[in-house]
Amino acid sequence: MGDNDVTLDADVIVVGAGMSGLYALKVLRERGFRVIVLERAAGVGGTWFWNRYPGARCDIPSLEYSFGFDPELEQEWEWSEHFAAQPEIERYLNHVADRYELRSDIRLETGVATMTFDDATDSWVVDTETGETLRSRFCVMATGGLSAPHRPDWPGIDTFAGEVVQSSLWPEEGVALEGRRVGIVGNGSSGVQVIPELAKVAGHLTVFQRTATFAWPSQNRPLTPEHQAEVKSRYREVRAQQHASPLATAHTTGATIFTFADPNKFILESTEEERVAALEEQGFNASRIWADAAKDMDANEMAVELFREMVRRTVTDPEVADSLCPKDYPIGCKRPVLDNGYFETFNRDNVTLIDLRKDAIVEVVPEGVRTTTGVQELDVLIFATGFDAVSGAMTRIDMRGKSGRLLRDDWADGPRTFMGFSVADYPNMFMVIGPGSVGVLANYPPHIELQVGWIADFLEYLAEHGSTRAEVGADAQDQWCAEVEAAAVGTMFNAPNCHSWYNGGNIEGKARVIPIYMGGLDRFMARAQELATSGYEAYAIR
Ligand code: FAD
Ligand code: N01
Repeated sequence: MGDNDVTLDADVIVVGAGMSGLYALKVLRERGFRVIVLERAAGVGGTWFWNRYPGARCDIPSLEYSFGFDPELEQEWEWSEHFAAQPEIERYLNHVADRYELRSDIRLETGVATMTFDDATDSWVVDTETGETLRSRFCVMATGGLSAPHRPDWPGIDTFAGEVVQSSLWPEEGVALEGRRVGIVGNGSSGVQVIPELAKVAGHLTVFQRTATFAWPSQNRPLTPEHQAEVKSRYREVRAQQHASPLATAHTTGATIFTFADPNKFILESTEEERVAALEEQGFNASRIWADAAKDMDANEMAVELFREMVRRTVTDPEVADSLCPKDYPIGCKRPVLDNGYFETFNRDNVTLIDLRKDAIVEVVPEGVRTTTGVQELDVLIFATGFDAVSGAMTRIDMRGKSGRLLRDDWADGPRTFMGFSVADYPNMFMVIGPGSVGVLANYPPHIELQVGWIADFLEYLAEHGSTRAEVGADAQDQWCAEVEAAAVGTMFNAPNCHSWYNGGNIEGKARVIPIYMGGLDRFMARAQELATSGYEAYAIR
């Protein structure tokens, strides 16, 4: 395709072979494009290849956290648990790769180092970390929003004599933990999942906590054949509900992180008796049933107090319980965390909590970690310290657009995109669930299907019109960024005391912006479809 005199290795280079890259390959191939997928990992699966720490699992019901593009795939795959664990999801994605014969176009252990747009030929030149150079008309970035690991830059970190492990780069061969002195930093979703598992096997576990976490019981359980069969019997309806919902969930398949407040319950109007009754009946969940807690800080603080009360009831040592009580930020500021016995773990004799607000890190030494009160001696030090999220995988590539500037520099004050799909000055480059889209706020697999479908339609449109170049206008991008910013105003994500990866606040020096559109996936996709119907009017096409 194309009318420029240049040899292309592929019509489309897809970067990443997680859920997004696998589905992009399948769809683009079906639409007649020659596709090459470049993936840094030694296997497919993305998140589910890399995050193989003990306890890793999804927090959307497996029956919904799965592809819906092929009814046969839906029917033949059997999920064993309500929230599938990492090995099962990795197996599922490998099954997808095999079933649709995707592997022949995927190059593993082939990270992308640099990408340069060649303005003269409307093509991208892609240099890999293995020293190859490839050229394609288009690039589809399926690089993930939670795929660029973040590790604190503590003094002395390289002097540690034991083993250092990152939860999101957990070695395939595993880590020897039995009977050893294990330290872990971080208690977000990853930390909360892995900490109870570590405590079961380590000789001693030391948890270094900077900020106490809101975590709610996951209620994970085996999936009964009856429940699975029932959902499978109405899968088309479930998928239609997902596609029409703001969060890409159907809410008919069981509990999820998206537990909604009761629209008729207002904590500011509640009596002491009602709150106590809620605690007795619902435990930790009593803190997230109140409609006014999402908008009013006083209501939110009352809900937080219910949560604290549950921590105090669960954790026997009052000082440890106090450290585990979130104090200085609202419920809803960070992504909700689901746990399997997290708070109970701190009642074990072999677990110590170091509250870094009271006893700060000084340095890492060969024997362990020195805090202000002394050295915690360790054999293994685990970082569950999260990600350079949303934009990190993109800015870690040396990507240069038509003006020759680096994307990293263009995004120094936060990522700027048009609907998360495109970036002005970077023609022919499309992102799946990029910064400025609904991002992590929607359940990924249905979200990916919608986004990849939109990109594939656009590329097909360009092919049909003999176009070799599509570039979004700077005005359209500015307008979209203003909308994203406006939609975040007044949300808990934007509370002044909220520091999370949603707003860049988890990484020192990172621009503090929320590159996530809060208007809901249903509204987002309606806008995207209008754009398609208009002949992609926000883009200069030639
Ligand atoms: P990823 O799975 O992140 O894949 C991106 C791929 O791109 C990776 O394989 C990476 O190696 C590759 N890549 C990146 N940069 C380069 C480069 N320069 N060169 C070559 N390759 C590159 N979402 C939910 O909706 N529900 C959940 O329950 C849920 N659970 C999660 C649990 C964990 C532990 C984590 C970390 C995330 C979870 N997520 C969840 C979010 C999850 O990332 C998405 O659901 C989904 O898996 C993303 O798929 P993806 O293909 O877009 O990105
Ligand atoms: O990362 P996080 P994550 N010193 O950023 C701490 C998805 N996910 O990997 O809060 C000391 O949430 C940091 O402390 P603080 C999900 O979308 C899903 O856990 O910044 N501590 C925090 O405790 C999730 O939201 C699942 O003060 C430091 C932790 O490290 C996203 O991935 C499972 C520190 C990081 O928490 C990211 O989760 C796993 C420092 N210098 C992941 N730097 C499911 O359950 C950071 N921390 C589906």
